[in-house]
Order: sequence, then C-alpha cells, then structure tokens
Amino acid sequence: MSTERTLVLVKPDGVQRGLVGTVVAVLERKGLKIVGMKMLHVSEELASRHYAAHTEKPFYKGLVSFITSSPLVALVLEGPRAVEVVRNTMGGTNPSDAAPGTIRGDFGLDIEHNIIHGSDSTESAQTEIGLFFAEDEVVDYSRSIDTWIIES
Ligand code: D4T
Repeated sequence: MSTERTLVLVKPDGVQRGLVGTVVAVLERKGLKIVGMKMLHVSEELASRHYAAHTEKPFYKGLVSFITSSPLVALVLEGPRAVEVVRNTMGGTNPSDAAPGTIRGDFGLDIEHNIIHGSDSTESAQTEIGLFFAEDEVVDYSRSIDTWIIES
C-alpha cells in the first residue's frame, strides 16, 4: 500500500469551538502519523492561493473571509492512502448531510463552518503542503507501533 501525505486544516470554527484536540484525536486514533503541525493566522494571500480553484464560485468571498477570520491549525498526516482515509474520516462537505461517525457528521451543521479541510488528491496534497509548510517543518521519523498498525 502506498504511503501518502495529506494536508489537514482544523478550520477557524474548529479552533474557536475547542475541537482541535478532538479532531486530531480522531485522525491519530485512526492510525495516521502526524509529521507536521502548527497554528497560524491565514493571510488573504495564502487564502487566495489555497482556494484558487474556487475563485469563480459564489461562495468564494465568504470562504476567504472565514478562513482568514481567526487562527487555524494545519497538519501534515502520513499513512497508507492518507488522502482518501482523511476524506472518508472527515465526511461530506455539508455537515448537515455528512454521515454520522464522521468529523463533519458528528460536529457540524453548516456548510461554511465545516470544521476541517483535507486535500482531495495526492497532487493537491503536495501543492497544499508546500503552501502551508516549509520543507524543514515536515518531519521524517518512524513509530515503533507502526508494525501493529500498518505492516503485516
Ligand atoms: P474543503 O476544500 O474545505 O476540504 O472542502 P471540500 O473539499 O469537502 O469541499 P469543496 O472543495 O467543494 O468546498 C471548499 C469549501 O467551501 C465551502 N463551501 C462549499 C461553501 O461555503 N459553500 C458551498 O456551497 C460549497 C460547495 C466549504 C468547503
């Protein structure tokens, strides 16, 4: 199974609501390895680069204003098929429809305030990790417990 890295953001609503620990715990408990983690206040410039694909969408302005409104926590997570695993664990975009048991399904009600972002492909993960983290902020290390989680 191929090991991937993906970018996760605990968005400003997650930070303000005191859900950072809960969200990180769900992803850690799943077995994903944290290889990068920091808090930052996203600038308009970083927001416009991160949401470049949504420039033409009607919700773009609100999206940028929300993501820059308060600090967020950014993580790089690593694991087998990490991109898809995170997307499945966070649930559908709209928390009202997201499946119970997912992060959005369990903790949200509104599409804009949907708590978490996860890269949607390995290509966007690479780009997004580069936007949020310098190379030396992503750490290579091994966990002895991985033999009980990943390797057969
Ligand atoms: P992100 O990118 O935050 O992981 O969310 P998704 O990948 O699940 O969903 P997306 O890219 O389609 O949307 C990006 C971001 O925009 C907000 N949004 C979305 C919104 O405020 N109104 C809307 O109508 C939609 C579709 C929520 C997530």
